[in-house]
Amino acid sequence: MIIDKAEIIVTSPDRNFVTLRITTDEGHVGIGDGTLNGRELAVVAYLKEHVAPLLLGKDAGRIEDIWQYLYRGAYWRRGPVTMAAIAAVDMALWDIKGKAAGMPVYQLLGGASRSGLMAYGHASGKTMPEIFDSVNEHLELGYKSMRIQSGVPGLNAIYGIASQSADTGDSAVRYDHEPARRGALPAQEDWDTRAYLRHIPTVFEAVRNEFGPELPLLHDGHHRMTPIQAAQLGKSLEPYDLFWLEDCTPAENQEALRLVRQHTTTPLAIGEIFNTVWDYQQIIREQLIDYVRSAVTHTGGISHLKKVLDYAAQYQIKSGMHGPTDVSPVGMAAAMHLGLSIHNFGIQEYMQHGAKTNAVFHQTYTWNDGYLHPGDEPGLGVTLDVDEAGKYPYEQAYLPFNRLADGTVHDW
Ligand code: CS2
Ligand code: MG
Repeated sequence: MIIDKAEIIVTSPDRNFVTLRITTDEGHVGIGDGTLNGRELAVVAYLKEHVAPLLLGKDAGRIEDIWQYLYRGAYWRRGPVTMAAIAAVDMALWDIKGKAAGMPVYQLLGGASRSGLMAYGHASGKTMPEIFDSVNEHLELGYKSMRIQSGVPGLNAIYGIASQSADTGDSAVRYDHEPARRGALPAQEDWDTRAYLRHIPTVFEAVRNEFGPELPLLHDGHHRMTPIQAAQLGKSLEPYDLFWLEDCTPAENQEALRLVRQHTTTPLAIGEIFNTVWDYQQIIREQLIDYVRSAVTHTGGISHLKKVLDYAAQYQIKSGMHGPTDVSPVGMAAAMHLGLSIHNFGIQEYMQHGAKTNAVFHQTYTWNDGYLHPGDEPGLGVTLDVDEAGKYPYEQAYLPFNRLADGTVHDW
């Protein structure tokens, strides 16, 4: 099973996606997701110039060896671009391995540890009525757990509010299909942590009063608080029994979470912008988090994220894989195969892709009554329609950035 072709396919149906397609001399084709939101072309260049030529002539079955060759052989290690590129290769090789074996990838990883993967959706709104409507909309879609994001009085554009139309004023461009706004420059949003800290507890009190104590509720702090502010929010949300508070503080300084942990029992989820096990080493070993947030696409693929989660399992930490619309259906399928097989599965984020994306990426994974399943097609179970993909050329797009009232750039 010798690799004789490696192509990079960039397509932009509802948003930009980067897909690596590997073909072997026996005709097996595998695909992998290398999408890095707002920096897609960096991964394309890394794959095209520094990975694809090195794959030709290699045995596609030697997944671990190729992973180590691409990781250690580059000399320069880690980082989002490198690890997304390696992830795309890893996923494509697992896809090929499954097709050659006639088995879905989760079977190759040890078989199913559960019947399905509980997923959470993104309920949001600028106001409480909008939030209630969004929760009901997601309950009707079958979601059994819900992330709640809210507008903040006094702030205009803010992260995570689906009803917020894009800068173009086109309300049809829902935020959750296009978190990265198309255009040559990032959009500026504003932020005020104190206003946010005053408001969010009132949102969860209202949601609990409206929907009761059982519904698992999640919230994404999106990296914006200092550790003591994160501790304050975690403590103020304890009465509302969150499933998790995510990205409560930037975690490059992993020990910052010690302070948060000292003040609150609200479960913590970190890691969607991490890309290797080394980013997690301290926060897993010291049990400073409860959920590992990485997506397969951003963490070196199935092979490496499985290593991260096996390490996390020793500390009773579970998976909470990132699943926004900027993880392609290929990356989502890979997450489902991994999530179905590991013992320490926690929950899977699932922002459903748009119709144009689903026309490009034909999926066999299923969504049923709040649970996902990767399906039993050999490999990952996703095929890319190259002709359909060709209808949507890349369009430059950037994630927004924040400035505070005094103009200081702040984490978005
Ligand atoms: C968010 C993402 O889904 C999440 O938890 O943090 O929407 C994130 O903002 C985007 O994936 C960034 O590309
Ligand atoms: Mg997040």
